[in-house]
Amino acid sequence: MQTKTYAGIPEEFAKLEKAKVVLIPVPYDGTSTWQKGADKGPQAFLDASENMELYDIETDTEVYQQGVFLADAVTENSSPEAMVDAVHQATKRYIKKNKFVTIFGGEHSISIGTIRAFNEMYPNLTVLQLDAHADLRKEYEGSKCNHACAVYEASQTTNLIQVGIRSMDAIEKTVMDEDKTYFAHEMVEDSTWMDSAIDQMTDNVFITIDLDVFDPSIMPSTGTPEPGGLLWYETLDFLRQIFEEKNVVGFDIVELCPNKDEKSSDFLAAKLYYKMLSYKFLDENIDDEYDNNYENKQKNNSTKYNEDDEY
Ligand SMILES: [Mn+2]
Repeated sequence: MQTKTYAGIPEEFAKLEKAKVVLIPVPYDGTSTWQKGADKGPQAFLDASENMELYDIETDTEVYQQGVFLADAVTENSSPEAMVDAVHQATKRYIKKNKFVTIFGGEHSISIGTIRAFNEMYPNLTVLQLDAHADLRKEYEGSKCNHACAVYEASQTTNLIQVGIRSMDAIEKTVMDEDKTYFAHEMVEDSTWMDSAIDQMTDNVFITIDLDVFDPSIMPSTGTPEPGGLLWYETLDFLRQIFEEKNVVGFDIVELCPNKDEKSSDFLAAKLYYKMLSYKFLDENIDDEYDNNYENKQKNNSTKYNEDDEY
């Protein structure tokens, strides 16, 4: 990565020890079927982030002051399986360091690794997928780690909720839970979809955003654009409600496929990432200790209280 700190923030906010947020770039594009270029996504996202105003009007905050550490990129690409394993390990390592871990892809197959890590560290995990595609194939072109399989594992091991879906293969219906699937053509006529989806979430929520969930009119630079996608403010409205009502444990954003003549998509991705951090830390003071609570799964509360007991 050419960028030294995330969004060019001062070093004092970019050090691992002090940062509450870790950003892991994964410039991987090994299994894309149509347009290549998602491997260039992280750098385009970082470039756009550097040119973004860091005061957020809506929340009246400057969330970068919570600290954002830009981790080394995961560059393993000897095979889809090796990449997923490397992403899984890197994600888990930073969760264990008590950070709010975020990942920027890369194609959607990287999420197999991110979701696996969060699911191991948090009980009763909901995975909220915003995507034009169902990505529920068990295997595709000889690999279980193809982008077309991005959430198959999550469908088996987590509470998966799919939002914005408008393209899939008929075979994926055999895996899909239609009660927890929000198809784009239905969302457009149903004003209750946000509340309904939030009602289906457990407390711990991991969000995976494939940028092709957005309408191509505002997000053209993605590998497989599909008409009829989400717009900016409705998406922010939905995300903000989730951050307010649930414990969002982390998120990833994938499938930015930059185009040198079309920069608005890079800026949408940069702003989306920053908005999500702004929502996450809305009620947190800069000096507050951050606790990502990852140990809940292994540890019971009484032990925790005894350890913290100072008397
Ligand atoms: Mn997709």
